[in-house]
Amino acid sequence: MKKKFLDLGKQPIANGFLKNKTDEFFFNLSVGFDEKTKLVSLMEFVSLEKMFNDSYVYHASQSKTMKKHFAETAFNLKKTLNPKTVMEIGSNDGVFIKNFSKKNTIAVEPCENFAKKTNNDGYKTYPSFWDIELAKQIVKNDGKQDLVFSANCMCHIPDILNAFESVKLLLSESGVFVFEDPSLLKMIERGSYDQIYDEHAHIFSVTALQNLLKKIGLEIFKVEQLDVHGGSNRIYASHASSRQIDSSVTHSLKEEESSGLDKFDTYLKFAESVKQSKDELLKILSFYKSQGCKIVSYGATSKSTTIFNYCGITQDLIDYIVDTTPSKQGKLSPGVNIPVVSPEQGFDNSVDVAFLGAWNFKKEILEKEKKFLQNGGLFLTHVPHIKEIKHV
Ligand code: DWN
Repeated sequence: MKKKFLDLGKQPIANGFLKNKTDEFFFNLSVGFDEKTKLVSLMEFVSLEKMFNDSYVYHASQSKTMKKHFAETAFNLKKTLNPKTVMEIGSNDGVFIKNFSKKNTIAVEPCENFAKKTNNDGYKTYPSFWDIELAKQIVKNDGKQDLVFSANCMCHIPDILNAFESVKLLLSESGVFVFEDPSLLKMIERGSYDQIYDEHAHIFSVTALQNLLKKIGLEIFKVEQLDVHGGSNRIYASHASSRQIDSSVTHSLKEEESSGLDKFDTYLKFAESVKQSKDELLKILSFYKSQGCKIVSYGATSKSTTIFNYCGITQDLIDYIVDTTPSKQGKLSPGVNIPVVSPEQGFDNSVDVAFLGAWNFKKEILEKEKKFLQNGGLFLTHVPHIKEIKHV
């Protein structure tokens, strides 16, 4: 039984950028904690088809940081595991699989626009949601897999036990399941409540993952803490008792225990800090607006959909959002309908303040926009607390 600890109000589809103002679908975004498994999940899941379809706009290759991250990850996995067969679940635009040979790599991607792309690029891609029926079909067609990789996808799947069981079914005897998703510990530590939106059905702790994987006979043998996406965990799992357990597993579990991730009270305190973050953000944006400043948002992220809708931030405060993704440009942001334009079109000398919607790429963005800061521009972030950034 999940116990609710945070309510972020009525929210739209986080990546549902709109061509025109129209009636949108809204749902209640609230989050709960399961005392038994320690899993943090949305109280109400949104149907997968509403979020992931042939007009999905998030391209993982849009940042240099992520391209580099996946190239390095692929290189290291090849070196350490030397897999004969590789499968990725949630391959998006192919940013990870393109580092592997087309001969022994397959992919699963429910967004047909991306599935078509990777198929055309020569990687056999199943355009389906990940479940047990698909796993059986793949075993029949392609055999069991030595490496099953998934980045920022497992946490999107409401029926997570079914998803893990499906991986187990198709993992070869000595196979390794490697998956990475945002870390619950980092979200709590950094106050990054905007990690919560429709697509993130769960925010994983290592503690909860260990409980869930154990239930179905998979075992975590290594954990890597990553900087990407605001702090993520990369989990290495295998069939139970098949590998030596690395000390990183105990380290992560202990760290989470001492931060109280197994206690409901921790989440109630987090919910209080979220309200405070909202008040402070509205205060600082209103202050700059009252000074006649032009404020934009940098990065039309899923995360900023949560913030803008929760805080009630509209075009009254933020003139527009700049984003490099062509399929988001010329559209309106979900719910609050702030226009999205390209940085070339909108990030010019007229901008005084830029809210970092893509705060997880702070380093890459500040480096790219040095001139904006040198010319007196100001970045604003809410992570780990409301802060003005005046220098690189
Ligand atoms: O799990 C998910 C994660 C990994 O990515 C998905 N459910 C959806 C998505 O979440 P997000 O939209 O919050 O992701 P990002 O990666 O924080 O989005 C960054 C956005 O900012 C992209 O639209 C690209 C844009 N961007 C930009 O305009 N200029 C990014 C960089 C680095 C830039 O310089």
